Amino acid sequence: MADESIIAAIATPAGQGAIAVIRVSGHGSISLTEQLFRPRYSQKTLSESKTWSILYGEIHSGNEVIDDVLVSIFKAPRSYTGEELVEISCHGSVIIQKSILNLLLRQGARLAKPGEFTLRAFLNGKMDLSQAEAVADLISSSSEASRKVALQQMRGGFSLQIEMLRERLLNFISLVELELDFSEEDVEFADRTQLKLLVEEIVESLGKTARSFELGNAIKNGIPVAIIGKPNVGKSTLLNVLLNEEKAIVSEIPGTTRDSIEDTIHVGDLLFRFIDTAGIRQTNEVIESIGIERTYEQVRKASIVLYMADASESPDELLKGLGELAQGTDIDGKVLILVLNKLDLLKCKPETQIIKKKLSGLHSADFDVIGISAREKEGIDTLLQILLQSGNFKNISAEDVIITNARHFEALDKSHQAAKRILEGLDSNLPGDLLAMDMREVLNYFGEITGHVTTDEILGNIFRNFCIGK
Ligand SMILES: Nc1nc2c(ncn2[C@@H]2O[C@H](COP(=O)(O)OP(=O)(O)OP(=O)(O)O)[C@@H](O)[C@H]2O)c(=O)[nH]1
Ligand SMILES: [Mg+2]
Repeated sequence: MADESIIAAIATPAGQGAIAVIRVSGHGSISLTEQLFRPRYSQKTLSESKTWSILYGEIHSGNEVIDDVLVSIFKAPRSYTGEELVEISCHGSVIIQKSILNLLLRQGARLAKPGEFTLRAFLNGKMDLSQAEAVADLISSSSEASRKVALQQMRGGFSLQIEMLRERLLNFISLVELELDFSEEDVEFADRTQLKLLVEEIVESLGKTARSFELGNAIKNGIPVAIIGKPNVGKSTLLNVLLNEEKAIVSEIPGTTRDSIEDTIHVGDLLFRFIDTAGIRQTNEVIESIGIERTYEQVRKASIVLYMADASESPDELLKGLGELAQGTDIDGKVLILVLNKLDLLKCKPETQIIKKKLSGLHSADFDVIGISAREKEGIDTLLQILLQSGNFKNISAEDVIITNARHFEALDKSHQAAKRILEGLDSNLPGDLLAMDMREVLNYFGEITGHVTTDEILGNIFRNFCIGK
């Protein structure tokens, strides 16, 4: 049953700011706030004012004035929650914020739970579930790229795509289900060729969107960059330089790093997650072997692999090292950058172009070769530039639907499987009732994404992670 109570919360961060905003939502919010508010310079009361107006005045408790404030009013349904909503902008003192909130609670509002304003927006049809989830992503976005992706989702790019596929499929389902009513007469209302074309399109579209999760996840949590190579080449030194912090232990003893160490930094519009790993070599040492196994694991998970070597190594040695790497794990499909370190010890710079030519064929895609000195912090900017230019990350456009949410990925993946079953069914002339079952299943998973099909438990899990006041 819909919750009709009036909810209130401080919507700005805890602590003192220049101003703070307190939100009140629910039927009766305006008249509730009116009990505490005296307008100045306005002949109209809050209730008499139009939606989207802002009134200047004071919040009082009996005869005592608490603060001079601005009150914005939003009448239903033209508000964030779709309900009557009030925002009180007061001075940022913690005491003022708390006093006003307490006054509202005393008047009969109750404290909002995390994400409850957005939950109401969803329940009132202001946005679907995937858009509501994007609100939380937008608030927590820490890089330009993750902001773009979250904004696109909040504005409904992803929802629209699902909704369009849903409508077209629904149309066919009703035709196929109609056939069932006439099963005696063996008629086909739903043109199978057309249906097949549509389902092929759905399979293609769902597959593409599901695949975007890897990219979306990288954008949201940091693009994973594994720093790997033989012991002692300077991997930990590079990590420390990139993070500008002595995070990893550096020593001249080969095999210093045993476990992976990672942290994120912003570069340009993107967030990168750098992972320093145990150096790869043949060893009988148990702990080091486990570390090396983990290195391979990190390579598997990475989008970008920085293979580091000593700049004094000959192309043959490099070839051997890279060959061993390719044997230990699959680097195809990853962005590979060959980083030649300790340039400062070399009299003349390595011929990166010649090395690149000699090594071509090792990796299916094009790869960069760069010389640096991690200790002297030389070539680091160039390395970062190469990182920014690599992979699919550089030009995310505002139209791209990129999913970042594991819940959406799961539902997409399942709907993709179910859509493929429809195709198989069509190929083997499956009877209409069985076809309709798979079609309904696809719709069901769509519904899970948009929230047409949902449970209190799912909603609870999603909105629990929001901040109070949003
Ligand atoms: N001359 C010079 N020495 C460097 C450079 N980078 C790292 N070193 C030195 O090389 C040694 C090994 O550096 P680390 O960063 O610990 O190397 P690593 O690759 O992490 O080694 P493991 O953890 O054992 O795999 C240390 O003595 C560093 O000071 C560099 O650019 N120039
Ligand atoms: Mg190390």
